[in-house]
Amino acid sequence: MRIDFSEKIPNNVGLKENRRLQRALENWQPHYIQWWRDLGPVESQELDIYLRTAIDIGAEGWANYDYVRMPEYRWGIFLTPPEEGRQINFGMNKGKPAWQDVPGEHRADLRRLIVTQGDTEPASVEQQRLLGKVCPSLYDLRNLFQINVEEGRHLWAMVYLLHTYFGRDGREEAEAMLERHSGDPDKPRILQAFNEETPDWLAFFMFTYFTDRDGKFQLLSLAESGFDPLSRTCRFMLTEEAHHMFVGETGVMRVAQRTCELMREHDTNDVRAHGGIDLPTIQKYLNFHFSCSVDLFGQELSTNAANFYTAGLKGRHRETKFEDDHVLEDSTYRVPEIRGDDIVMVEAPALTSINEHLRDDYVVDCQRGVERWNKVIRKHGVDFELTLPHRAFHRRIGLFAEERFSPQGQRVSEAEWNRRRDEWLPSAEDHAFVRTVMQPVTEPGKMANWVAPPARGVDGKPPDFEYVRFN
Ligand code: BYC
Ligand code: FE
Ligand code: FE
Repeated sequence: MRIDFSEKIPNNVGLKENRRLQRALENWQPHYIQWWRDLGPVESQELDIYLRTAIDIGAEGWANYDYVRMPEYRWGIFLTPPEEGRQINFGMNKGKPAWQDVPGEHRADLRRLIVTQGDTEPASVEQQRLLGKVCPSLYDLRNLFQINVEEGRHLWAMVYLLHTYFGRDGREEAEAMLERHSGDPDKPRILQAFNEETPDWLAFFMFTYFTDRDGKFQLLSLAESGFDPLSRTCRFMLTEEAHHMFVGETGVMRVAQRTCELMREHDTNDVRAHGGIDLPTIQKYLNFHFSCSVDLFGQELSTNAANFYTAGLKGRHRETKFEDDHVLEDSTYRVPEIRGDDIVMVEAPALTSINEHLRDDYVVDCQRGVERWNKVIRKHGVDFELTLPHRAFHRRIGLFAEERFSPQGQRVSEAEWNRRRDEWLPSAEDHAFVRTVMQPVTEPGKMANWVAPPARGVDGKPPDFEYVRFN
């Protein structure tokens, strides 16, 4: 399944044979490039960057590494190969053949899911656009740009679906993807986490650990979709997502490692005096990004989610691995409820609890990296443990949005919240401090003082490889 790179838009969907679609996408392409120039990474157009480009759809060897200028990146349309005889695996249409076209009665819901997914991708590029100016190393700069071009390609993936299957309103939605902007007061991005700032590299590492991980879980759920083109598109996107979360996990780990080294070296907890980021500040960033990311799963009880599931549009992640009837009409699931000052668990219909179920699995996945970070801290003999905050903490969506909770999950008054907010979330002063350590380092092999070097480089290259060439 090779990709045709002689095309203006590289693809494995036979674009050449569909002239109308090809023309529509070739019309959208210059708007996309203009958006990239206006709102993509700043001052990056002339750089030669050692990037991977997808060249094959197979599980192995799909990536090619070479120096590329980003505006010339080969953004394309790549779907995993069709699975012969694939069926819808859940909901009321279970057992029927997967749809190769959009069923009329589910058109609006499918469009909404695809638009919501697509909207996050360029949003993240916008959020990260200033980070290149304060990169800690060429290795990190290259990883930032790799993630940016792949998020750009994920937008392409959703725009392909809109153009191919949704006619005129699909084309309008594709344009609107480039008109909403992260943090824009008039035309913001759809989901709240994508309107927050990513002001520094600690925020970037937390974002790619926690928020890209929401991407993983949402894509896994959409990969189960009975609408086959959506499923195949998401499956290929998932192969790119692993690297984004890797950058986040190793990024936070390297910051924690450097902090512990400075603590040992100078025999102090006050690493700020030595240009490091203290562990309590790392914890506050973690609290912020985790809480924004758990919001992305929606309400604890959601009739939207139940309808998407019953219709066969969006499954649970790894749907076929569950040993139940995949219809869930008679099943229940345990969800939290607020009773006075307490949070109690109650049985709710499994169908309306789909969002909460996915959030539960996400939290378990998040915990794994936190344990690896703590191992590094322990190895340095430092007595400090990073923890995920309680899911009720700092929520703006769902049950817990109505009240205030501490990171330990205790209900607190508005007054106490205001008094202690800066203990729990990055304060203006924390942000200002972190900004002071973010000085650009662009010499091959050199690393900023606040972060440890990576264990290994990219594509078998050494860490001091010239990952980005300035011209
Ligand atoms: N912010 O019934 P509910 C990624 C709205 S990340 C603002 O629970 P539902 C990436 C909701 O729209 C993955 N609004 O909603 C990562 C609804 O509005 P209406 C992105 C929110 O639909 C890093 C109302 O509240 N993909 O790929 O069950 C870098 C009631 O809520 C939010 C997807 O999200 C929020 N956080 O669940 C780059 C997959 N949450 O109906 C990329 C597609 C809820 O009252 N999206 N609302 O107008 C979905 O599956 C669903 O839309 C959601 C929401 C799971 C997000
Ligand atoms: Fe993405
Ligand atoms: Fe991603």
